[in-house]
Amino acid sequence: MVQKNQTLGEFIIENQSEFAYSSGELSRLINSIRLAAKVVNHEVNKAGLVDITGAAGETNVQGEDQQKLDVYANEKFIQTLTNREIVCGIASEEMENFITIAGSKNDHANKYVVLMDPLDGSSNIDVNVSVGTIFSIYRRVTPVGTPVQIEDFLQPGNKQVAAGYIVYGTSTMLVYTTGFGVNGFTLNPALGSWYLSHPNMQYPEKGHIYSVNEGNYVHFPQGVKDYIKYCQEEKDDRPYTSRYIGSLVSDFHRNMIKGGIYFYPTSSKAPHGKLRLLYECNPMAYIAEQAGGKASDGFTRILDIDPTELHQRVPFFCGSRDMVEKAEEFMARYK
Ligand code: P6P
Repeated sequence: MVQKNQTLGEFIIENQSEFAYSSGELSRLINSIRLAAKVVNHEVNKAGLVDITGAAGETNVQGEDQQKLDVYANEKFIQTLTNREIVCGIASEEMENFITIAGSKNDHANKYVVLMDPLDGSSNIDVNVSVGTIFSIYRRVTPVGTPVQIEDFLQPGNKQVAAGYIVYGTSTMLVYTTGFGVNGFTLNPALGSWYLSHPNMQYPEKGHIYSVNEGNYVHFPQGVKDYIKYCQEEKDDRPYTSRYIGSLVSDFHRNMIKGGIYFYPTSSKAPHGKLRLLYECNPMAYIAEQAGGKASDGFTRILDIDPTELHQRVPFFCGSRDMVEKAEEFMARYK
């Protein structure tokens, strides 16, 4: 039962039985994430005031300047997910390898692993454009009480038990699914409470927005070029509107509400695409499908891709089902 303006706490209690394998751990896990999100939101909102946005002088595994806020967000989420007897391991865009969390005496604890991009779009921080956190949750596959292994993280997206994102935008929202639809909660910063502002989020029937970095047009495969020209053609309900913020969470969120497609294809500059399968594409694909949308690499359902590496990249087409299927039609012509 969904009542608008419920608090997140009330919603979790009311829908407790929906959580797969629920004995309260997944609820506590979502609660930990909402706490970290509030703390990170506070820092993101004042980033312009504090010299926290300067690069930390190091680079992350992707070779990108590691902004201090990236490091801060990574640490905050790890802190709140630790010592709660829920999570046995965490993988993050900001860390080359996964970390394990010492289990408690209670053999039935620490069943879950979390994969996250703690601050996606962080290059936008210095120009005051919204950024986001993306998270993906699985049950471990190795026996509870034994050391966590890489196979606990290299699971296909169709095994996720929960996925979500926080968008630090004009308002701060937590949007997540546990496999029973997608619900969006807006933070009231004055009260520190999250309110159910967007119950049961669903893509509109038709989408009319396309989100892609057209600066890469000359480097795209022909199928992508043809699809972009299709979006721009004056025919039927086209031309579509082009909107590209450069922050996946923000583009995804707008497209889910208004109807649209986000795509980051392969190019001669990014032969495997740019986005990471495990902590960007899989969680966003799970949410998209739960909201009636679709997500593929142009050919294969994202959630069915068997991961081989923690930070592997895949091409990503995600959003309104009709738009993703049309893009796949153009891609199939050159398969
Ligand atoms: P480009 C941010 O770095 C990110 O991972 C996504 O949030 C965003 O959509 C994309 O990369 C932007 O990449 O190459 O278009 O600047």
